Amino acid sequence: MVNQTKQAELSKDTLVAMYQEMLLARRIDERMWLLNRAGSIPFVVSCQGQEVAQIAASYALNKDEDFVLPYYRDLGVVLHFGMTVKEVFLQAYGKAEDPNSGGRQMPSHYGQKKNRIVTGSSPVTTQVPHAAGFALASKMEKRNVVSFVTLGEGSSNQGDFHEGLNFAAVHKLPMIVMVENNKYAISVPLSRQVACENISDRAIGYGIPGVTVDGNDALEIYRVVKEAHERALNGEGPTLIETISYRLTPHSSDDDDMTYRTKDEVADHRTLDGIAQFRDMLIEQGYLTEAEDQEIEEKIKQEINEATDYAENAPYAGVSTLTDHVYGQGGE
Ligand SMILES: Cc1ncc(C[n+]2csc(CCOP(=O)(O)OP(=O)(O)O)c2C)c(N)n1
Ligand SMILES: [Mg+2]
Repeated sequence: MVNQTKQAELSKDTLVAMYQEMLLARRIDERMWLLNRAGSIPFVVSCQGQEVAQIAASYALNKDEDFVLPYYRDLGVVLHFGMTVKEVFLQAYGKAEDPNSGGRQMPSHYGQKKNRIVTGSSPVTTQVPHAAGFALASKMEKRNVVSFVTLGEGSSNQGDFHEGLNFAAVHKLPMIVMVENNKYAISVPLSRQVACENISDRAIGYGIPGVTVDGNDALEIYRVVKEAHERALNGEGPTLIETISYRLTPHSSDDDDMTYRTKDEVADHRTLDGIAQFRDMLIEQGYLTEAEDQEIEEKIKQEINEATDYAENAPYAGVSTLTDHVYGQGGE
């Protein structure tokens, strides 16, 4: 639920901008599925259901200085940190101009140096110790910069999670770990992943704060991440945040979720869609009209159409570039 009592902290313009970014991420994701099913792009791994948490958290960070170590669902985070819609489609098509890897990595393995989006690996959770490393560098260089790292709840069972968090806690590093709990790790439901009630309960083992928030409550997520950001900059160390949402799509375009959950379960969660709740709140508050909402939809559609056309027609990497980024360039 959107908590309406806390919105005074954010201006009307900021709230509407947040909504636009959430919606942009959703509409890009929907387009990706169409392109995948039409045979145009090879793979989709969705952000659907997690956009509210991603955008609200991003707004609480310093977009011009912080480092983000996103996981594959974090389209909202990378858009906020400056990846363009065109670049997102270039990576989906695996084209040469893809800034993430020049079309070499799987889609949604984000990394863009100029926007401080740190490249991740395919093994889940490897980004947590990397984030601790970025936070350590920030502390050693006295740079007042926070590292923000995300992962799924299933991934929090990996050893890297413990090692990264424990190290960051001991050394009071400026790091925020956000676990996007979407109730499934591919086909495995939450009840078969962990025996504790909340993923955030694990924070006590590291001696740091752990908070669980409704992943559809943008204002509460913003507040909690902002607080964690202030703690990090004050030298008080990392915070573990868990956002509760629901994965609205199959795990990926290669997964058939009807083998382990029902249509009704998914449909029920679609009625609780956080983006729709956020839009309704903006309309109720008089911050957005239905007509303005339509204009936003149109603008987004146009931008996505242009990006799709551009990426579809862009060239693949040339064969002569095959070994680029594999070997050192000698003296550079
Ligand atoms: C170390 C490792 N083990 C297994 C996989 C295969 N794998 C990819 S995503 C995934 C599920 C992760 O679930 P969760 O962390 O809850 O994230 P979600 O996809 O639900 O957002 C698995 C098992 C992997 N990439 N890396
Ligand atoms: Mg999950």
